[in-house]
Amino acid sequence: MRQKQSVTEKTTRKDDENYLQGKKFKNLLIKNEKAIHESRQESIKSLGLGKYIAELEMDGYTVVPPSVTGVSTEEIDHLTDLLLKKSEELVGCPFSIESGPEAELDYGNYPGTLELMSGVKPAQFQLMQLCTFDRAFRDLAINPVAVALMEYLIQPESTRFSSHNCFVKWKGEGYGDSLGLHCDQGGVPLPWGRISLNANTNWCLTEYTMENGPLAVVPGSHHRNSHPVMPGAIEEAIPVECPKGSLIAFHGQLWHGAYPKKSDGLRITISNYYRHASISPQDDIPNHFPKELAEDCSNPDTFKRLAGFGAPYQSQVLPVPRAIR
Ligand SMILES: O=C(O)CCC(=O)C(=O)O
Ligand SMILES: [Fe+2]
Repeated sequence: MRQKQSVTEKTTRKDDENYLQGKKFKNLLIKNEKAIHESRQESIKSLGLGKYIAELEMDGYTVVPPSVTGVSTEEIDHLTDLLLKKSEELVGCPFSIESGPEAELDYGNYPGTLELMSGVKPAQFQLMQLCTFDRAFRDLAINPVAVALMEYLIQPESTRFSSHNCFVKWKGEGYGDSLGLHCDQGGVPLPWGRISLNANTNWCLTEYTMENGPLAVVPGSHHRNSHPVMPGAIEEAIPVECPKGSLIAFHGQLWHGAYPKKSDGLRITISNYYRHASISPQDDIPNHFPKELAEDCSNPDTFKRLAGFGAPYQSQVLPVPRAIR
């Protein structure tokens, strides 16, 4: 009897502790949400992003100049050199910004991705998994301005990397008459809401002019919560013209594509996609990215958080109760 009593006492005490701990936990969560909200407001203010956030809300995209992102011309040129070298390694001929590929390129019968919409021959290729190439790409992926804008669109604490790519584009038909208009969130089933489930940062390593085949956007189309409605969307599209080094950030529901490049040479763009934690990454970074590389960048904690390493449910992270004997 004595022993039984003591077990009951013990159990009751443990329940009380758990209850108290639960309450503490709940308070902590509320405090955390408040802290996250405040730190998000603080970073938007301290980085001077109010204007860009307003444009994201209204138009679904914004263009941020290098003076605000803090990415210097030397850094842009370094990224460009690395990408030109990688292109040469994979394609088999030298590349330069001024003249493009030194040899004629043959894609065989490859029909392209967005080029399929208009049935034109691809005049670009994509390099993938940039963050495995060099630290400079990892630093760019966690650029504080880019991350603040992505976290604004996707929600802080839920923002993750989706993939890190580069478009190398030369003179040609681009995506043809359709402009390849699409939403990056297109793989997510409808209905969509206000929160971006995917969002994108396009770093323009070369100048974006109409001649150079810039990004095409339909301003405000992210509010329509639908895939582009064709062919009307083509008429509504406008070019995003901006200087070399600019960052174009946009909502996953924005209707966008690109105009064909009419001039000689190359248009080079780094396209870093982010996603909500509930959405599958395009590149399985949480499982396949070499973890040691994440330590070699300007902010390893931010990189690892956005990479989505150590997600719960991949091991026994939550405690189990103990049997009382
Ligand atoms: O500039 C382009 O070719 C389009 C870019 C694009 O669709 C993207 O980055 O998601
Ligand atoms: Fe896209």
